[in-house]
Amino acid sequence: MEDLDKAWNSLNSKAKKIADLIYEVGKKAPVRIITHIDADGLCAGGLISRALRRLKVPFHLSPVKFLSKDLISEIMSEKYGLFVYLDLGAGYLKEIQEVLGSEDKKKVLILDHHPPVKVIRKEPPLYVLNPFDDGINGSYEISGAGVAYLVYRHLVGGDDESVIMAITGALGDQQAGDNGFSGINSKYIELAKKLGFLEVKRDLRLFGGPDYPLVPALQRTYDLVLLGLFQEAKDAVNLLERLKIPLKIENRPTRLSDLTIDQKRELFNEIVKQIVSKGESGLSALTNLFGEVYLAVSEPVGSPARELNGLSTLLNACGRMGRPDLGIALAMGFRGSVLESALQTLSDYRKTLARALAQIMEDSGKITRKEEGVLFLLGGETIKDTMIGTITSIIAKSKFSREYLMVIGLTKSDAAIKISARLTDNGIRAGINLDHLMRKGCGRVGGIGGGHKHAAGGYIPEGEEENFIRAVLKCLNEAETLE
Ligand SMILES: [Mn+2]
Repeated sequence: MEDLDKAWNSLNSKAKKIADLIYEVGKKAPVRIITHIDADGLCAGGLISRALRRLKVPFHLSPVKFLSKDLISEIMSEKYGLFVYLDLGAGYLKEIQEVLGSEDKKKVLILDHHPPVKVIRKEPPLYVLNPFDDGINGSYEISGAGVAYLVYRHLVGGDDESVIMAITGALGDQQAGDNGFSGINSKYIELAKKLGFLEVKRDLRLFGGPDYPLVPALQRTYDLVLLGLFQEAKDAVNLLERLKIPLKIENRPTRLSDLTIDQKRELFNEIVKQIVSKGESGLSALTNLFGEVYLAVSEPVGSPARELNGLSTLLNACGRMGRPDLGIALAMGFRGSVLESALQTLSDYRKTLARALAQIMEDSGKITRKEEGVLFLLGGETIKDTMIGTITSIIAKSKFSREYLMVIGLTKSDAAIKISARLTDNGIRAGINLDHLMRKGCGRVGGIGGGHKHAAGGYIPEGEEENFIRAVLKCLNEAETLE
């Protein structure tokens, strides 16, 4: 605890200096913000945007899918005095420093929770706020939104209900372990509870929380969406009717909190049955079905944004469907029509995902390419680059890929081809190392790749798809791809 307090104090004194700098520069000229497009990045972007809006500091924000050397050069050539990178940048400190060179009119802030690369100097004009520098593990003890909140609280001069977004970002990055949160994340939970903005309880983990209508809750719960369950409202209605749960109570749709303990148990068992029918792919959904729910008390009862796991599902869908603007607005605290559009975006996301999966399952060779040991998914223009990773994961865990070692998705991403690779259970048993395989496979055709043992990816130049496929198959026969 003592160590945690020490880290908290140290991070806060750095955050205060950074907040002062943002205000000082922002009083005179607009601030440039770059953030990641995932749920955590959108929370981080929303937090800083909210603070700047309140301080009447003009800013220009762009959510991006990833950072690259080219993108950094492009951004840094813009005519701004202060650049703020959120939820990304820690891996590019060198490149940013290089581009910055001896420039004395531009300042850069990197507010990130990813492991930082070593740099020669981390001082003006490059300012870094990174939990790893203070002994906090950014992989699970604080999110990008959590780092942004450190600066937020100094910009606005205290804590407020926005602390909820720091927790939502951590949920988006799946930082909660079996025993809940740790590190700075648990500090935010305590703070939010103490200030009366948060309630944590154990319950069925359905979208929207206990006070949200059951039918859309079943349809919008992320793990169930990924399994293709409750795609139509009638699927959820049928389930409730079978369990003799009335669809309406007192003229309003039935909520989870209306159910008796027995009804809840029956509902839980029925959902479990449906998940189990999906085979191994349902494993994580099964473990996620019951546990901590995080309720934003200041959100109206019945609001879809009241439960924070669900809020991060909404943000994730906005990012992946090309509507990060909605995600930022939600994270800033806007509701009403913004929330309506975000819900519509989530339902579009669900449909897009279902359509892509159906296309793959029914495909006769246009999208799928079955080689010995590898199932390739050729997304071309049909599968979005923001969805190929999710789709590759789902297929790798499904019966559809049972006879393969791995699934590798390829899809167009701007002027390049994005690669997403996942091992199947067979591949894991065979001891294949996808990090090595992608590093080599992408590298041999002029691209760049890598990642983890069981999940990796990369980018290759457009037109190199066939060469890449051949390179992967060849590498597979080389010994180093084994662990
Ligand atoms: Mn993050």
